[in-house]
Amino acid sequence: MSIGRGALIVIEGVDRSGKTTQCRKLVKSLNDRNIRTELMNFPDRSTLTGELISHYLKDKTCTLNDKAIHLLFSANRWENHDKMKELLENGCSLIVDRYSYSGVAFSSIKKNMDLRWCLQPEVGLIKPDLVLLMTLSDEVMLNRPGFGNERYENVEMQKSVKEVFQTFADNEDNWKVINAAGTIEAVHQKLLREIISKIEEIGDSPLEKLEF
Ligand code: NYM
Repeated sequence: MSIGRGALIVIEGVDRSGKTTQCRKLVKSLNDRNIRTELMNFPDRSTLTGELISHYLKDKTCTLNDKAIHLLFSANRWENHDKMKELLENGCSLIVDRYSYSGVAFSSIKKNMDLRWCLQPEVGLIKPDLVLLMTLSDEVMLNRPGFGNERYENVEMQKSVKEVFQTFADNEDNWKVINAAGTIEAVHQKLLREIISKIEEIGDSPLEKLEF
């Protein structure tokens, strides 16, 4: 398939919804169809800010002001902005495992953190062409194999994050909700269908910027 620019596709969802597995499969399936695609994930732990973030997530004794860590997560996206823009403009699509919405969801549910404040550092980043939200009922979410050991990996926090994601899905024009409860292959096919149809739709339309 020949397209002008690449598509920016973001996969969001709570932990254990299968995002990472699906992202990898999607990149492979798209490349197999000659749609040049790369995988990215946030936080990108390979950069300078990524190392700080990874330390904060792993070491629960690490105390860092909630606004400071929020800005670090955002800076981690800005660090990758130019590279993403170049890839997209050169016709390479990106499948991105978490983006600004995870940043806003995980920070804004904390005490004394304001949603509007959390949105601001994300303004101006590249707007995804499509955000696919992988949802699970609380029941299915709780029955999936256990959380890891990092900060935020607990049921209460995940339930609150899920609500923020749902609010985005209800209000943003570029979101689509995908039930992630099926088999890996069935969910993969649903995601792939949505992505291919979006890639066909965008053609050579210019990249847009995030605004809230
Ligand atoms: N997270 C992720 C944030 O708190 N803010 C962000 O901006 C992003 C992108 O990091 N629990 C949280 C969500 C996850 C944690 O992500 C690590 P992952 O995808 O498990 O490496």
